[in-house]
Amino acid sequence: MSGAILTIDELTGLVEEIMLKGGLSPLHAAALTRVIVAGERDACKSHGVYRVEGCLRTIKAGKVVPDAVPELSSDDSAIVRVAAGGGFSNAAFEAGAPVLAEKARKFGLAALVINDCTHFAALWPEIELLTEHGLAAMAMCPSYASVAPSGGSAALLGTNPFAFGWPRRDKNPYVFDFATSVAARGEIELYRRAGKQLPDGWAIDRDGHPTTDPEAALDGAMLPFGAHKGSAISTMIELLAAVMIGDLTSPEALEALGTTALAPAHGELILAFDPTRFSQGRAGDPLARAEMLFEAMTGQGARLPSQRRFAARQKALAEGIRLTSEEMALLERLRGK
Ligand code: NDP
Ligand code: PYC
Repeated sequence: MSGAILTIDELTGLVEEIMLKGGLSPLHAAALTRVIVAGERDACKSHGVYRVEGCLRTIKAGKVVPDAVPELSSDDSAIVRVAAGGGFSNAAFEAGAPVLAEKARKFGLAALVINDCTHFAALWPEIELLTEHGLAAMAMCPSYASVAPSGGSAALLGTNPFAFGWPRRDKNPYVFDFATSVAARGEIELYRRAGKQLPDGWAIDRDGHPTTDPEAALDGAMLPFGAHKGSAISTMIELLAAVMIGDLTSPEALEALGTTALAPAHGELILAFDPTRFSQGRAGDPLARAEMLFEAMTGQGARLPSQRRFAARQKALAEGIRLTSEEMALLERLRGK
């Protein structure tokens, strides 16, 4: 079968059909489809259509509740909580985000705690939903033990993604979103599928020796980005988005799941800030001052994070989403099941 160009609606229809057939409730099928299609639209392949099969495997293994109903609880504090009930995180986030935004406006800053969710997704769709409300935001979660701490020799930390967004007037927001490992585990899997060697410095094998073989890396451990610095940020995520919110750390999540072939279950922490509420008029409008900083950066030839993603989005909106023949075959196979 040859590759294909699909409209966003066509890809949405196809992925959603597969998700429903795989047993997800309409709520979850729609929420998962949105992030997977957004990943392909924005050329973020490590969290695009290749993730569909992993989601189905996780459902089939009984490791996620496919029809869980997220339960929101909110008191008069700045913290809103969603109990995901063992379901995927995406619908839980969508349930909590409007209240998080409302509380951030009211208090200046607020937190959304999601507990007991299965998480496989990129974080930038969540961040963008909050920057659309004019808020700055941070999101973070553990994953499962697959990264050695700096100076260590075996998997302990997760690939622990960390994302941040800052709203901009009449422009795409400033957003970064990255694994705190050198690369997302999904990236290693894509190297394995392509039969390519990893760059140096990404991983160690099960004996703690450096490796460029993706199989040995998946069997061993990935390395944190920036040595001790990435290792410390990853540890912070274990503390804030696992220990502090009463949910599983990455080693605990791996122990509960028993494998890295399925999507892990744990919690997530999202923080939102009203950027106009902190300076009390000192030094001028924060959003305008941020623009000066961005202009100084791009003026030197640096690019802003997400610039590549937004360019890919524009192209996909105009021309459709190009999938390889292997990706089309995967989706057709999953649809036929
Ligand atoms: P990348 O290294 O691909 O990108 C990280 C960020 O850096 C992006 O915002 C990217 O913007 C930006 N960036 C890249 N190159 C430059 C540059 N030259 N100048 C300025 N900015 C740049 O991300 P990762 O592979 O680390 O992570 C990919 C995804 O995996 C993330 O979305 C993350 O949430 C997800 N993930 C999810 C996990 C989970 O447990 N749910 C675990 C780990 C990762 P741009 O996109 O425009 O290139
Ligand atoms: O790409 O590292 C990753 C990942 C782990 C869980 C979901 N994505």
